[in-house]
Parts: sequence; C-alpha cells; structure tokens
Amino acid sequence: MGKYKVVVTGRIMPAGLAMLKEHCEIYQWEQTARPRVADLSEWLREAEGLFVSTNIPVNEELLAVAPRLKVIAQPAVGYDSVDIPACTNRKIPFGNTPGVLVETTAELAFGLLLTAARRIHEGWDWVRAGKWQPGVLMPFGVDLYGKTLGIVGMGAIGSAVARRAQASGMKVIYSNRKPRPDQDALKAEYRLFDELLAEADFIVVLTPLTAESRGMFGEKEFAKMKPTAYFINAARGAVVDTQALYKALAEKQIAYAALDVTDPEPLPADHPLLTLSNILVVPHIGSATTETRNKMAMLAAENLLLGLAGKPLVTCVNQEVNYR
Ligand code: 8YV
Repeated sequence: MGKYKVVVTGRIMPAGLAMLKEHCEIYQWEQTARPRVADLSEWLREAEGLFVSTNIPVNEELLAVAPRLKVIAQPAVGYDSVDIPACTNRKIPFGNTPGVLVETTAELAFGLLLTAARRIHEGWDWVRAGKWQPGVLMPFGVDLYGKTLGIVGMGAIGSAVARRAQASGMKVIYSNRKPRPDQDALKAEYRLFDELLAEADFIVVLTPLTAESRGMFGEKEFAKMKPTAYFINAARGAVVDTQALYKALAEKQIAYAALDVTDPEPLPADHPLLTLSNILVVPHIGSATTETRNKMAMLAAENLLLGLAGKPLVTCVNQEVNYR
C-alpha cells in the first residue's frame, strides 16, 4: 500500500515525526516565517492528513484548497485557531492534545506566580548587574503563604495549579462557567467572576479563548482587583485587553503581571508592556519541556494516523464526526 500524503505546517518533535514517516509521505513547511494558505495550497490539494501547528489558522480558506483531507491533528490543547464547525461540516475530525500537557503547563503557571511574587528574575538581573553589595537591598517581594489564589477557568490545568497552591499554604477560589462538583474543585471554593476579582491576591487565567472569553479582562475588571493583586495569564493573550492591562500596571491599579501569553504574539521587543517595571513575560512556554512536547507530538501523530486509517481519534474535539 502507498503512503498517505500528509502536510506538516511547522516544526515537529522527533518522536512525532518518526511515527509519521513510517506511514506517510510528508510535505513539511520548514521556514520560520508563518506559511500562508497560498504557500501550502499545492501540497494541500493532494493531502489526506494535516498536521497543523498554531502557526496557521485552519479556516474555510484553507479547507477549500484541501478537498481530500480525512483528518487534522494539532499538537496543542487550545484550538482557538481552528474553525471547528467548518471541519465538522466537511466531516473532518480534528484532534487536539489534552491531558499530556496538564502538569507541565501547571508548573509554568505556578512558576510564573512564584517568580513574580518573590522577584526571582529581578534578583538574577540584580546580581548580574553587580548590585549585590553590602547594605544594598533590592525591592522586596510578597509571600504566597496565607494568600488567596483565584483561578479563572478551572479545568484540568486549573486543578493542577490549585494543588500546587494549596501545598504552598494558599487558599484557592475559582470561577468557571459553572461550579464543578468533582473532588479536585471541591477543595477550592467557587466564586462569581466579579467576586473572585475583588477577593484574590493572585489571579491565574487558564480559560480557553472563545467568543465569550475574548477580552474578558478589560479596564472594568482590572479596576475591581486589589491594588496589590498579581495577574498571571497562561491561557491565551486575547483573553486580555492588552491596552487595559498596560494602563492598570502603569497606573498601579494592580501590582504586577506575569504572562506566558500575549496579544500580539510574539510580543515585539519595543512593545509598551516591556517598558514597565512591574511585569514578567516569557515566550509562550507553558508546555515547552522536551518530554511533554514529545508526548504532544506523539499523541497528535497517533490521532493523525488513526484518522488516515478511518479509525477513531483518541482525543477528538468534534466527536460527532470522529470515525467509529
Ligand atoms: C502549545 C498551547 O504548545 O497546547 C496549547 O494550547 O498553548 C501550547 O501548549 C502551543 O500552542 C504551540 O503549539
């Protein structure tokens, strides 16, 4: 039997690539610049499978030039760059990678919180700049112990952050579309969104980007937070109105922000946010460990190979068109 024709839109971890290579003829976009549909259209015309990074949206324009697609897989849990109804209309199952990145992403979110609170990154800059001298003190941080953490979006990653916070002596509250009745969430107290904003000392955002959550943190929301509040975003940049965040930080309406995700992404080096002293930004590395990125690539490759063989994907977003 011939090999399946598969388009890969970006870099792919070796473990995933090895799985695909066995069964597929691969057309891979290897440039660092993001591809446009026109760059891939010749390959997409023949492709039966699409292994897509978040470097190109999956939309009507792309699907229209890929009439033979049987399956799409993406090594990411968030699928805000994918038009799921458009895939479903064409009966194309879309696989994401939930589960395998939960603990890794929670580590980063909690790490950002801890780093910002205790100024670890500023301490390192201080030492490197030769400022560690007798009698000279760098600005103090704040404790986590005894404080309240508010988690916005209590899914699997939120629960994993909650466990870490509780082990550090924090009280955990959360807001979600609805209260969760399961054990993990029971150890945290449910709050309405506005109540959480007013009560939390630290806010960690982990909600998926949807039409409802886009821009859910704007001027009004920052105004409701404590002036001592720390704001951590490990979800998607567009959940936050960037200008409003800039204003809240510049005017000290809130104390500090630590971001794994920004809008835009990547954040240009001359962006106004980066002129502030009360912010820490890292380049979207929530799932970026070698182990986890390999697991994500392998799960995405497994989904793709299953779909190509007409078998059910392991983790399918649009179950109604998954193979049976
Ligand atoms: C991805 C992420 O690795 O899974 C997600 O939704 O945000 C990250 O873990 C990133 O989007 C690159 O694919």
